[in-house]
Amino acid sequence: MIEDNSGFELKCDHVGLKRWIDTMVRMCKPDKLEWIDGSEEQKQRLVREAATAGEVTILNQEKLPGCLYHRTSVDDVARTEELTFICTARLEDAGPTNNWMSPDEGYRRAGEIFKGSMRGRTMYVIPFSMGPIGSPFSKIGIELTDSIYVVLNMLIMTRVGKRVLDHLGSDGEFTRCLHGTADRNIHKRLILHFPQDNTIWSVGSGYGGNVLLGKKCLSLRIASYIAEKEGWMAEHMFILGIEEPDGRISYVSGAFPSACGKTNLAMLVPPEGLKEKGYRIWTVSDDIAWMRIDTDGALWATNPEVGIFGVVPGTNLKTNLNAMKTIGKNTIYTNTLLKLDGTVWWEGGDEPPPSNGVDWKGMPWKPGTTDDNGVPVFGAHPNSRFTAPLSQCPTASFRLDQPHGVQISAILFGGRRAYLTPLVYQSFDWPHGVYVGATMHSERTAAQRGKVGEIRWDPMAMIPFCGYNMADYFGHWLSVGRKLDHQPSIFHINWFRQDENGDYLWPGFGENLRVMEWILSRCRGEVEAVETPIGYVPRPEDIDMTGLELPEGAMEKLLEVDNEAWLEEFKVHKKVLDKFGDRLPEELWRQHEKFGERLNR
Ligand code: OXD
Ligand code: MN
Repeated sequence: MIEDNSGFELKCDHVGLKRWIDTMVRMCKPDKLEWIDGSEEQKQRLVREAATAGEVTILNQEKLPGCLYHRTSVDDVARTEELTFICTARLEDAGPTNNWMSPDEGYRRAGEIFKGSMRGRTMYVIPFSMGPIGSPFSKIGIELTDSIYVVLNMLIMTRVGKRVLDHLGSDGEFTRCLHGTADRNIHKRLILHFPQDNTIWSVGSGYGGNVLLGKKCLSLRIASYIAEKEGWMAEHMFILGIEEPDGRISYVSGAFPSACGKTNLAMLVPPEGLKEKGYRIWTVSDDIAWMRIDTDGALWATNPEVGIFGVVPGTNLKTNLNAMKTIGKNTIYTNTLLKLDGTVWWEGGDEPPPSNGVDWKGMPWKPGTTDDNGVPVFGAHPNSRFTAPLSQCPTASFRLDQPHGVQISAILFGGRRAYLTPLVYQSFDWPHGVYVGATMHSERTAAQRGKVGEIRWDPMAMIPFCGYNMADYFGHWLSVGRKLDHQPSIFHINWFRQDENGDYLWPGFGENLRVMEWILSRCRGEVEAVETPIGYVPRPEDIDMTGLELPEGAMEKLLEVDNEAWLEEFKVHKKVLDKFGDRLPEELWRQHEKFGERLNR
């Protein structure tokens, strides 16, 4: 094995781990190897090295202490789902919603790109834990990467370093994560998951969602596969605690597709009108929830991450005050506009556009800049991101490190629909809730490549993230429900319904607490609701509107269930469920039939 040049004595007596690193070194041929020990000293040295190499820019340290800036390649700005594969021995185990490649072909094709790709570079070894070290929830990964940007992001997003290795011991199980930037060529980019080998290979990309392998790759794709085997759940969900004046905190988790407001909801600021009720919000997770049934028969959840990888454009003091308070220090900004004073700017922020700057592509930019076709050029990419420690968020939960997590009272599914889906409705029971999640549709956002705005079927917001056949995943949801003595209630929300002029009917953001309040009252059986074919919808008077005026008739429109339109949607449900053939659990067809009967009644 080649020598570690870090100067940090990281003793590793895990033979399997050393052998694997050795094999990867022989394939990628880095000049040097460096173990990441999680120390501040090492991090500072890596920042200096990355700055010298031009991999990051150190931002204005007076205005943005500890902050860095990075640009990805122009064609590497979002998750590339078409290049993301589940490599199981049999195609049917990946299922109809995943791209599939055989493990042999995956290792061969990616291996060709990895081969010798780290010559002249350093391979960093990052031992990381998803979840509190030693908690029954947690899983360990080792990421090998030739990117300091990845190292610096992983240091924010996960628990990294020597303490993880110590916990791994000499024979602990870990996910083998290999990342190489190679030449960042989209034609030589592959994001491969080998669930049966507990292995991830990602090559040719530098975009967070493709390369911070603890996040989507391990915590969702690989973890969902492991979770099904071990009887727990790995979900694309935020976790939010709502504290009432009597000190009682209820926790809610929720799955919305990427860039549909999970981060905003997870750290919402109570609206003025509800302030005197004394609510306090606790953020446990903004993106991922690992959930398991505890000995009390209830569902408990934890956030495997410790950082936030959030969308920047549109973030401002009004839309997300707590995010703004989180990202003022120790934050990595990726693909925003870089101002001449060494700070950053983005569309939909608080500041007016600067008169000059450098855009996310590295080109000079000023307000009104257009491309060759006269189309306005964004200063910041619509999917530009911040990476920040969750602990810096004013609402960060005091239970982030609790080994057994928090108890979940309600689960939300949600999306972005200009029409059809009401502001909120409650499913009749757990199996109906699973049907609601399995058939949910939402408009496409900038977080994935493709046409923004198009309606996309995204069951449980997991379509890009489920590491196995989704028919089995739905079956797993049903089976968890059967095992729970205290099932959380399942709801569906839509903050994005519009009127006939295309104006949003609901103000969203902090005001969403009004809906959360109704949800919690329903969980406790404290409030009546209207039974409709899709589920229970609030009576307008049951949503506390103190301090919020909506235009005449808006609430009725927000809560309207249009039977005709749902009959059309019902046909779409059949189409998507049909994709699974015989593998779909019978129960979902039963739910589908019952839904049809209710609509036709
Ligand atoms: C994310 C995503 O970055 O879902 O969280 O794309
Ligand atoms: Mn996400």
